[in-house]
Amino acid sequence: METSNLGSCNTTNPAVTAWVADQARLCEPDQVYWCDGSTAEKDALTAQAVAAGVLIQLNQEKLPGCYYHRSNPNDVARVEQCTFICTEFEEEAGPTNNWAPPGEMYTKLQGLARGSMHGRTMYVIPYLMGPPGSPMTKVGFELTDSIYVVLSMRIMTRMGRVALDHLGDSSDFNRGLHCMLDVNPDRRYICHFPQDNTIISVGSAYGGNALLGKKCFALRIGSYLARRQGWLAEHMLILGLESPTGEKTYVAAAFPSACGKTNFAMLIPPPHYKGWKVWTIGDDIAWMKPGPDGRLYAINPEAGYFGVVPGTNYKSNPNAMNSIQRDTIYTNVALTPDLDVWWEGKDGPPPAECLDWKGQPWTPESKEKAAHPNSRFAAPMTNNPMLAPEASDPNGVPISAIIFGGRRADTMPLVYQAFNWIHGVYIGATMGSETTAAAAGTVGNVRRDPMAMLPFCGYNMGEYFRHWITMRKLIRRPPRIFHVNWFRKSAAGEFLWPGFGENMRVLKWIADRCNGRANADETPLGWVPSGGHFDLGELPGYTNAKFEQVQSIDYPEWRRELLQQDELFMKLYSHLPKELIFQRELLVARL
Ligand code: OXD
Ligand code: MN
Repeated sequence: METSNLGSCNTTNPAVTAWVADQARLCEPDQVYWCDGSTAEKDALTAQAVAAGVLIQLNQEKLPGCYYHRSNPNDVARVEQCTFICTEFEEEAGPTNNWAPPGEMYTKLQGLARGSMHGRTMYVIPYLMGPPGSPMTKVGFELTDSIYVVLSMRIMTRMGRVALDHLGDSSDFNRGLHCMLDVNPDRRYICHFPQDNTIISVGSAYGGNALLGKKCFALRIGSYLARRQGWLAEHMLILGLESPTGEKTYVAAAFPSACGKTNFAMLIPPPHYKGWKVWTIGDDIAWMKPGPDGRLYAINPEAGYFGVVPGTNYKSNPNAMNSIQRDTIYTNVALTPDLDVWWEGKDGPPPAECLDWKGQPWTPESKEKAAHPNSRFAAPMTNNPMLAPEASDPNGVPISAIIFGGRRADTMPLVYQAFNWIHGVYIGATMGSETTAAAAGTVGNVRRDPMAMLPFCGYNMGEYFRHWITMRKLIRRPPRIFHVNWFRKSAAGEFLWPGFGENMRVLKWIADRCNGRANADETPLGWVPSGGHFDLGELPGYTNAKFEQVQSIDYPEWRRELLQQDELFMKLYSHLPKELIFQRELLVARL
C-alpha cells in the first residue's frame, strides 16, 4: 500500500494516524490519499472522476464547474431499514431505531470491509462541521473509496487542512468509514456507534448514507453528544428575517425531509414587502447551544446544500436556482443532448429528448419520470446570493422562534403558536407528515415524525423529548415555538394557502409575535393570529373566508389526530416524560 501524498496534508496527530492506519490495514486499499481541500486537488480529482466515468462534465458555458452523476438505480435514497444505532443496551437506541449490539455489528462490518478496497484508493477526508474557530464546531474524518463522496463532501463541509488545524493534537473527532463494496442492497448497513463517536457505512453511495458529516454525524451522533453536553442537534433550517429598519430575527424550523425546508430557508418576500429580506444560514441542520446572554444560539454545521431537485424552479426557489448554476454536482436528474440538466418542474418546456436518470432515452411521451423524484444537487452555500454573512460567525445567531411543521392535507392550520416551551415540545413531539421520496418506502401516508428527527435521533426518542424539556432550564430567554402547515387542502383537493414566497406572511407574523408586535387569540390548539394582525394585503383572490378555512379547527379530524398521536406515545411509553402526557390531557380537555 502506498500513501500517495504523505507529508503534504497528513498529520502527526497520533490518534488520527493510528486510526487511519488501522482502517487501511482492514480495507487494504492500493493507496491512501489525504485530502487537503485545495482547488488544485479538486481539479485533479474531478478529472479522475470524469476519466473513470463517475462524473460527466456538463455544458461549461451554461453550467460552469458543474458535473453530473448517476447512482446505481438500487441506491437512490436513505434506507432506514438498513440504518442502525449500536449501543450497549437496546433501550438506549429506543423503539424507533434499529438496534444491534456493537460487538456483533463491528464483527459483521469489519468482515464486509476487510480487503474491500483492493485496487482502489482510500481517501482520507478531514472535515469540520461548523465554522472554523467556533466552540460549537466538531471535527470528523471520513475514509471512503468513493471519489464522488470526496467531491461531494468538499461541497457539503469545510474539508482538508482547515479541519486538521482545528483538531490539533486532540483525539476528539468522529471516526467515519465508508466502503462502497459492490453497492448491493443486501450488504448495505449505515451503522452508528455513538459511544465510540464512530460511523461505518457500507454498500451505498447515496448522499444521506454516504456523506457521513450530514445525517450520520451532524444528527445521529450529534444528537447523542448534544444530550450529554447540554445542547441541541436538530433537523432544522436557520434563517434571518431582516426588516426595512435592519432589525434581524433569527428562526430555526424543522420540517420532515422533502417538505420544502430549502425553499423556506431561501424564501424571497413578495413584492409588497419592500425592504424585507430573508437571509439563509442553513437549509437542513442546526446545532444550538445556550449562550451567555441566556438565548439559544445556532450554527449551521454544513457548508453546502444537498437539495431535492424536482420542483425547483425560478418561481419556487430563485435563490436555489441561482445557487446551482455553477460548481454543483447533480445526481440522478435527466441529461439533455447539449449536456444540460433537466427535471420535472424545471422552468420552460421539457426537452424533446434526453437521457433519463438511468441513462435511458426519454421523451415527453415517456411514462417514467426523467429525473428521479429524489434526485439531488450538491451546491456550495457560498453560491447563494442570500447567504447570511453570519453563516460563518463562530458565535452563531440568537434564535427567537422555533417552527415545527409537516405536510398535512388536513387537520393542521396554517399557523399557531405554543402557549409555552413545554407545550411547544409537545407540538414538536407529535408532529406528523405525509411520507415523501427522500426515504425509500411508500409515499403519501401520514407518519409521526417528532421534530422531523424520527430517522435521525441517535438515541431513545423518549429521552430525546426529556432532553428538550430539560433544556428549558438552561435557556433563560427561550425562543417562542410555532407550528405551521403550508399544505392544507379543501375537501375538493385545492390548496388553501398559496405557499412559497407568500409564506413570508406567516414568517412576518411569527417575527412580530417574538418582537411583541402582533396580537393573537387563544384557541384549544394555541395562539392564532387575531383578525387584522395577519397580512393578507395584495394577495389577489385570497379571501378572509379562505384564511378562516385554512386556520379552522375540525373537531372530528382532531379526534383522529389524537388517536394517531397515541400510537407513537404508546411505542415510547416507558421513556415518555410525564410532562408530555399531561400536555396531551390538557389538549384533550381544551378540545
Ligand atoms: C435530506 C433528508 O436529504 O432529510 O436532507 O432526507
Ligand atoms: Mn434533511
